[in-house]
Amino acid sequence: MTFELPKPPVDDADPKALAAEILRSLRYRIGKDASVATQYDWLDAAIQVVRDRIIEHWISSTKQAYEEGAKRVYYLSLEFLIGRLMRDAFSNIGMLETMRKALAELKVDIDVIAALEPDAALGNGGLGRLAACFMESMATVGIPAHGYGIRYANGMFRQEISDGWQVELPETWLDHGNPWEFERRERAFGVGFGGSVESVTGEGGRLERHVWKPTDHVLAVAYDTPVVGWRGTHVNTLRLWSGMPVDPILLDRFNAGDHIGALAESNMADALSRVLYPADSHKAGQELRLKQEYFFSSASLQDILQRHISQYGDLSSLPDKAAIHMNDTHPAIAVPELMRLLMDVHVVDFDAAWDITKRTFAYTNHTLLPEALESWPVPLIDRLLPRHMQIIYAINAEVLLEARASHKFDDEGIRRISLINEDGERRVRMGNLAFAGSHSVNGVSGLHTDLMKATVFADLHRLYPDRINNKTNGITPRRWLIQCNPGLTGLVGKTIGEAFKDDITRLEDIDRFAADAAFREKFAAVKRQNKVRLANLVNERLGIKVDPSALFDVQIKRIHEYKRQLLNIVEAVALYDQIRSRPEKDWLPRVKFFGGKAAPSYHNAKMIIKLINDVAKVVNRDPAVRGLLKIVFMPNYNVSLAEVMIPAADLSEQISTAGMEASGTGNMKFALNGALTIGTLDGANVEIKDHVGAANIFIFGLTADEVAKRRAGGYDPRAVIEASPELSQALSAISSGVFSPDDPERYRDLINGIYDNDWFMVAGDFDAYAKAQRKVDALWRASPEWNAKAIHNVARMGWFSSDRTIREYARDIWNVPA
Ligand code: 26V
Repeated sequence: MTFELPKPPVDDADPKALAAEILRSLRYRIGKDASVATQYDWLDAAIQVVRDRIIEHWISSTKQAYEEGAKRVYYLSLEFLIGRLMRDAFSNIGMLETMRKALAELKVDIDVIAALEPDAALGNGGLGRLAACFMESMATVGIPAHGYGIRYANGMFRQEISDGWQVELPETWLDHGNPWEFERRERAFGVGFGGSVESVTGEGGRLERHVWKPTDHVLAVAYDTPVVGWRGTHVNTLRLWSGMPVDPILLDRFNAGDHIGALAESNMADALSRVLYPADSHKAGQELRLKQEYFFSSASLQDILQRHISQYGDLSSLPDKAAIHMNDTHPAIAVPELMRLLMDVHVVDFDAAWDITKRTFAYTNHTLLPEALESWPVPLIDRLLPRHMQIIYAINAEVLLEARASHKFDDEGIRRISLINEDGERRVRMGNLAFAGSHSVNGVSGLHTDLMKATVFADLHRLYPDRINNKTNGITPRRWLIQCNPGLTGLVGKTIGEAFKDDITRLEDIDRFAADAAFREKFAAVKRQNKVRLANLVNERLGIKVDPSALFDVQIKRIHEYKRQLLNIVEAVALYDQIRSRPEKDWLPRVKFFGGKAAPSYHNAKMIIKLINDVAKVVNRDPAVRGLLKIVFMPNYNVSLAEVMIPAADLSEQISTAGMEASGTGNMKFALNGALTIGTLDGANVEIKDHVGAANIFIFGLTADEVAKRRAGGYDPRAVIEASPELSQALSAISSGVFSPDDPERYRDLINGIYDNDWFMVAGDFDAYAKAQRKVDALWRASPEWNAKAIHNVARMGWFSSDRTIREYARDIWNVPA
């Protein structure tokens, strides 16, 4: 018997009918009527109404993939930095404007309730946000895909600035419930830790297989969130695992008087999905982090295998029906876990299991920083995951056999290829493990991929020369243009028609309007509106008044020495010095915005935040500056703040030490929104320059090759500093306590790092950077030219859509239609 279910009842274009539906949702799902509804209730009710439509598409997308026997993509990531979902979902399904009107009928302001939605910060930075953009693009281009991760109860910490210092506070994004997620209690998998490995012998004492007997057990429970693509037709699933104890309390222990021990499993389960590690470069190192990695990898693989077997019966076809992608090495333990499941549970022999594994997995590398390359001590893996350690040894034996047979390596080469680093404490190199277990290993920009081949993976690349490939990152234009910049979206639509919304490369049609004075005026008016919005926010939050006609210069990203917020603030100090000493010059009004979080254990990054705030305090109050330079550190930078700051930027700071930023994706968001970039030839900046044209970007500084040469020897930062009076003065002002009279020694060590070593080439690039900034000033004065260049940037950034990136993954790595 089949039932015809009632579909969501009304015409989506009719605000009155939708308003009635919102009221019904409020009444029957939340149990309130309008007279007692809070703003949170309205938010919930509105989301539920749109969610119903999404669910229709979700179920049909899932069914269709099943019926077609389509190959599915599984994106394993410890981070999904999705931010707020309401506006995105409403906009993608084409209901944003009707919902605005429907809510207005009910005297509810959609912008007010939108601001109440918590920003789901289940990620640190670029890597996590990329995963979120990819999920949206996979839905948009219609690839059946599941994202797998952890449902952290506390995502990224909330940053407060107290007396200029970063303070970390827990963020509880689930406090008001989460209307987007569906708990799937029935979708729960056991995950074990510890214990020992037993051998099962068959006839004649022959070893048949190994059985791991863990001592500790937890359950991973699925929470599903629908991911809506553009136009809402295809909907995928983000499945996040939450830890649950197998038994809420171990009663036998409790009854024996061990009241604490009785809660051990419950506490472990809770800890697994409690916090996101708030470091994106520093060693996490802790046991809990490895447990999190295994917890979500194991649950995801069990889920994938169960789905595959129920549809296809056996696992030999897994590589044809499933592409499992590892977002960095964080899920690399999935490689030995799949091997274990195949060999020990599904009784596949090693060679066949290894073949299935390599054909199923692919791996993306997101950083070359040595301190961010994961490795785990052998004794730790041996204790937590003894069977996996055995399998890693077996894989290593296989890889080293192939390496020796190739005759390409001497003993040193073999040691570098080994999955085990034998220098000092023995550690498993997770990058080598992920590389060995994958048929594809990709970098995230052209330069980064070249450097991967030349540095960290040089030997593995020699052994497997077809494996490394490039997939330059992208960003979803739905969130990062259509949704966050309605002014520019509207102007573009009126000028060239709406087709660019379905094919973002059509933005090119706006290119010729750079020569049209009337269009440039309208473009500038949109930018100004966005700047006014930011100026109001700054005034509201910080009580700082900034002038929207000043140049808005923005650097927002994680605080890290290689990203060189220090170069930016040192240049600001030099500029401050010049404004004071030559007040008669017609200085250009500029506001320097900073935003970003420091890893809690990263001392120098925290000192840089304090320095920015110390400099701001002096500069912003100095009457001699006459408001010509303002410095603003925006606390708690997150996705939602990015959505306000990026459309308001005139100048985008992308100034990492060349060779160190794998790609950058903020750089793309700014250029798409009409900011000009000041940047080094690093990461995707190189490709941005190629696309927007060298005349429309401010490139400065040492290249990656030049940085490497200097580091190799003969670079003398002291000589460079002495040769630059502006730099010398700025550094000695900071170092001698001009900005920290309460503690004159505060920045001694930070600045000495530049004199003594200057690993990040702050001194090495200072003059080139300052010179580029004066070119920025000159162009800003010639405003029609500035606007023309900004329009060229918007027009030529379509290639950086994550739809393009995803289509490349689909074609070259996953072998799925897109
Ligand atoms: C490493 C670690 C080390 C252990 C502690 C926790 C933790 C968390 C994350 C990471 C890896 C971070 C790598 C990363 O975020 N890379 C960024 O990836 C972006 C997307 O590809 C890219 O645009 C940025 O340039 C790159 O820095």
